[in-house]
Parts: sequence; C-alpha cells; structure tokens
Amino acid sequence: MADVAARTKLSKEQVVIKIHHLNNSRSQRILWLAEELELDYEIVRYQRQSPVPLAPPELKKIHPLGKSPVMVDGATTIAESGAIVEYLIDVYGRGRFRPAHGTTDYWKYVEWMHYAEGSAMLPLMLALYAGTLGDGAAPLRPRIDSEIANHFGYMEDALTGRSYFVGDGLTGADIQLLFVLEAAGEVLEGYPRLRDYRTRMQGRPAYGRAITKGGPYDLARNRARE
Ligand SMILES: N[C@@H](CCC(=O)N[C@@H](CS)C(=O)NCC(=O)O)C(=O)O
Repeated sequence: MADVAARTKLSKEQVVIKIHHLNNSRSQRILWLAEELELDYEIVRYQRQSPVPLAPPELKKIHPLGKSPVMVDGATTIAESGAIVEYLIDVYGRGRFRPAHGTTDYWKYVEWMHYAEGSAMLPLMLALYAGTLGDGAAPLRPRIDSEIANHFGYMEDALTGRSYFVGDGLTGADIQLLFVLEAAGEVLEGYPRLRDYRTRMQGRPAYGRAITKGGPYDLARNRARE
C-alpha cells in the first residue's frame, strides 16, 4: 500500500523524493534527516507482517533486497541507510550536517557513519536472533554480551565531554547512530552518556515531526513525552 503521508511545500506533481518507510525500522532515521533538512518528500508506507515481523513483498518491487529504507529521488534509487544519509546531505545539505571535506573531523564522520551499521548493529542483531533460540543459544551468549559491552563502552567513552559524535553540531553520524541506541533499548541502562544523548536527540523538533509523520515507532519507547 502506498500513500502520500508527508508533503511540505511542493504540489504532488513536483514532489521528487520518496522515502519508502517500513514501520518500526531504520527508515525512521531517514524521516528524521528529511525533517532536519526541511525537505519536500513523500512517505510510501509498508507494514511489517505478522507473526514474523518481516517487510511485505511489495518492497522488493522498489529494491531487490526488499528492505527498508529505500529512497527514490527522480532517477536515483538508493537502499542502505548510510548511503541515503550521505546522498541527502551531499545533495540537499548545503554544507550542513557534515564536517568540511578534507578535515580530520570529516574522516571521523566517515568512520562513525560506517561504524553504525558495519559494526555496532551486529551484536544487537545476534542478540535478537539468539533470543529466539532459548537455551540453545547459551554457548553464544558470552561472546554476544562481551561484544555488546565492547561496542557500547566504546560509544559511551566517545561522548565524554561532547554533545555529538563528531564536531559541535548534529551530523549524519548522529542520525546513523541514534537508531543503534534505540535498538539497544534497556542495554543503555548501564551507559548514562548514551542514555542522555538518546533523550537529547529524541527531543529535537525535527525528530518529533518525523515521529508524527512516520506513525507509531516502538523503538522510541524510552523517549520523554513532551
Ligand atoms: N544495513 C541496512 C539494513 C536494512 C534492514 O535490514 N532493514 C530492516 C528494517 S530495520 C528491514 O527492512 N527488515 C525487514 C526484512 O528484512 O524483511 C540499512 O542500514 O539500511
């Protein structure tokens, strides 16, 4: 089912950017970025299936992997949220939301951008799948738990004395990393800086608009209600 759920200034004929959005998924971070950028965009909605909460088959018509997010801007179709974040910031950011090319911070930014999906999500996904195996997953648990501690300790330390992962303002790296912290849920209890950071990011007006437009988002359950 596709419906137009968000449109800011342009008429239907002029809208070019479509964000294919699966409920309770990484596409929420793309809606957040679109709001930070004050983009004109449409949301094309998909509902997770039941009882196994996978994406519906229609998403495969947009991209062969059938996963969310996918962004379509005219002739350009991009899957993989980090690539979409880079594209939107490059094309529509007017220099905002990333450090200047060639600076040390730029390469820190690239590192965090890749880290979010390339490293930090892995132990969380393993925990998710191992959780379905019950006692059968017992041999895996120590390794999964130590990797969660390794990665979340690393991110907690990275926020010592700073408000954002890179530089002095919001960047695409924060957009990528917040989803990891949301997916972590109660894991953050032991990481006060990450918890405060998550609350601060979720308090941004653009984040709130993205939640309103995106629809119910269970991963924001720790969000302070205004
Ligand atoms: N690394 C990819 C992961 C994409 C992904 O796995 N998306 C999930 C939603 S969070 C999905 O579509 N799952 C449904 C399915 O696999 O059927 C990204 O960052 O975009």
